[in-house]
Amino acid sequence: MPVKTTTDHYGIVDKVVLMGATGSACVVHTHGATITSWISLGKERIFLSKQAIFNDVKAIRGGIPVVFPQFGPGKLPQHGFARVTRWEFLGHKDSVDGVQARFLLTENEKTVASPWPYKFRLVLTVFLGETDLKLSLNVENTDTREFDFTSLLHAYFRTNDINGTRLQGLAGIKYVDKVLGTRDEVNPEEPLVITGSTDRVYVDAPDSLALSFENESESLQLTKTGFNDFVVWNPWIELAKGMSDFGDTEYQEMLCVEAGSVDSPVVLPAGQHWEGVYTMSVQKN
Ligand code: TA6
Repeated sequence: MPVKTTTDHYGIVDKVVLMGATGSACVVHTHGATITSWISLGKERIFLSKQAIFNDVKAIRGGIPVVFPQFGPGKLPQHGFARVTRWEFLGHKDSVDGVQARFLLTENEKTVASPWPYKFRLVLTVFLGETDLKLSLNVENTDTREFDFTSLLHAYFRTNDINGTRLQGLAGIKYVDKVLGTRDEVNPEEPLVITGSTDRVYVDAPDSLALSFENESESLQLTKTGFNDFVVWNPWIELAKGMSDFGDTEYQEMLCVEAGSVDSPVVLPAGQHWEGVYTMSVQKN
């Protein structure tokens, strides 16, 4: 049985476990359609804070939260409502090379009363293969009005040592530095190594990056389509201390590499669809 589900006390699915034929696995909480685990070739690839809160209210700290319809601060609460709302599990489909599950979010009485009041249909498709995990986020404007949004898949990757973690593919790409408050920074050197609080939006970034780990025999190929930007984030020491759902030293065990369309909003006319896809695959070095 490639999918196992658990339900809450109302009998509604609250967690879905996808199981691949070769031992790969992926856990999705319908709260925020948040992936909290991706095991491939016997190893956990996703970071989840030991202090993450699962109360169906707060965003889960770690995993791959879905950010929609707003990235960052703004008229809505930080990162929008999708990651803190219960999605509906639409079911799964087996195939020779893996298993797929789909999750649905539409407007509700709270969202239509929010500063972003539009009718919409958001479908997240999660495909688990032997060595890859593919996330497709499809946005449909079911309103009569055009709307715009920013959106991102806020992936937290696990590492044994942030000091030995290398991100390849962003040299020479302009970025917004949210720590320095500047635009058009460029990091000439390759690969990017995190040495302090890092919060960068690489605008119109290349579609493919490589995330590697010193002294490890596998790396991750990160590929986006539809999404324009990559965001790279590590809170480092001081910010980590200020996060109640994140351990003081957990900044050493994670790096966020997030695919999104965040620097410029996506404008979606009534009745139209938009899709962003983020694929992560394990590569043998
Ligand atoms: O993706 C980077 C970022 O926008 C950072 O600025 C930081 O706020 C991070 O997301 C986490 O945000 P959260 O609201 O989950 O604490």
